[in-house]
Amino acid sequence: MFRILLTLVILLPGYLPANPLGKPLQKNVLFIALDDLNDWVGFLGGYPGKVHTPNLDRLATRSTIFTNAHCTAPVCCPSRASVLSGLLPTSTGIYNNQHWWKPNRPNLRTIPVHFRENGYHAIGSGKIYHHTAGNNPPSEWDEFQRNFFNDNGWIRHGSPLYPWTAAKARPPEFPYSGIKLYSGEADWGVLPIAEDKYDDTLVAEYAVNYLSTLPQQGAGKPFFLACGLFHPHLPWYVPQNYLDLYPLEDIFVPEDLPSDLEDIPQPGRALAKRKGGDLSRLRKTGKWRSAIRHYLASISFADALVGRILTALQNSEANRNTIIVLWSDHGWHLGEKGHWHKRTLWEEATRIPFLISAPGTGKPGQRCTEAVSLVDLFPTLIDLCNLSPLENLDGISLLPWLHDPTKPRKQPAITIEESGHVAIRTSRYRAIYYTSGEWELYDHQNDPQEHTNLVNQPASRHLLGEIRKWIPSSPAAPAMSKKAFRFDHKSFTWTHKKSGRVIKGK
Ligand SMILES: [Ca+2]
Repeated sequence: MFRILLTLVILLPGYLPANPLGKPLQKNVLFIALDDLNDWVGFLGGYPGKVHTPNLDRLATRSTIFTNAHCTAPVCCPSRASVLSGLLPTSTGIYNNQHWWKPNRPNLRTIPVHFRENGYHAIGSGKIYHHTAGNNPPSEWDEFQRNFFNDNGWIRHGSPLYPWTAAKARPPEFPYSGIKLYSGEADWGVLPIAEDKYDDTLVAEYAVNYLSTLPQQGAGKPFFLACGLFHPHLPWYVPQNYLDLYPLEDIFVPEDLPSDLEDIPQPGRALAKRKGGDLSRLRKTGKWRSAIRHYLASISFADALVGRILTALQNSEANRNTIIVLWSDHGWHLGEKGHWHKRTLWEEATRIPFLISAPGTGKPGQRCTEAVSLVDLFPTLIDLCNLSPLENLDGISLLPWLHDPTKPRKQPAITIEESGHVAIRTSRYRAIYYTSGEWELYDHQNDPQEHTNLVNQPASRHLLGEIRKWIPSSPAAPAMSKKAFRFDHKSFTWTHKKSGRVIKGK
């Protein structure tokens, strides 16, 4: 009888026995991060023309699509630290890219570590945390992809074939785009190397290899496999075939509305003007359209790499028993509001693609339009994988919305800009509170482009009274800048210069 039951259990998809006590095997997790990808994907329709993301769209058909999902910070390091810790920047003090999380908050409980402590094997490749060296402690993982270039831990730009590498971080010229912008990073073009030599391809292949060699991997434990692609972050280096998807003459350039900033308070205009010189230089040199084309091609390149990973999963024995999560750390402006970059609090910078595919949970392809946040990801994974609960996380589990995506949600999505300004996105409105005390308010039902600031309309007063309750009341003091620490690549330790305190990352 026992043998028959055991056979039945083995045959049921998604319920493979893990141990002699008959406890069902926990679900694996494939955790895919994309970088600087705004809502220009097929399943969100943010770009007015055709964007080629067949693989992301394929994943969306088997997922819950959170169409109103937002980052907690519109720049890499704090956004990623927030996702991985389940805490808002106002709880950790990690507000900007100079705030290395590990030496500042060595005891933060992170997603990969929590999975490991709950019996998982954690594997990482590419950019999961921010990619500068001080943010990627090997101690987070059971296995991770080594730098291709040296053994200094886990740094992107490892390929010596790149003009912009760990070894020579800022090239003296901009050989591909032919235009000098704010940094050597702001370059784009086709590299004279094969697609398989691009470093994001190597990152994706690491995950593909892991999935293709199951079940030998991971000592029989369920896996938490994280793969972070750098595209479409700058530099927008892409193989030619992705550029060919986007004829230059078909590229849409964002509406140029100089009056769009007139009803925005001064601190908001200052955000829009960050890297403002770049947009005017792009306009003057006639390279704006071409730059947008390379962003689109970078999205399609990332999409193709996600496709390789999904195919490897589908061909593996883990396919039916694996949760897939896909997210981007924040969005990007390509000229909207006169802005060419990230680090603002408008829809272009905060809205992100966010998919959760959990076998047996919810209807494949369903859409949730409630405002949700990337800070909800950690508690959601705890629920989906039955991990031990954690106190004091800032997000809430999305499991109820996987079961019923129409369920109204009280909590808005909160985004914190590094100087303390706050955006609050509800299912219908976006409010932005500046530390000067000034506000913006947009009604997405009538104004999805956020052109008309409603703050001075009589009806807005009551609404803002409700919304302002969500502004974090006692924000953490900013963490110490990376300059406060000496980082040693070899031992992967940080030494606090003043006190001599040593923090180990290995
Ligand atoms: Ca980013």
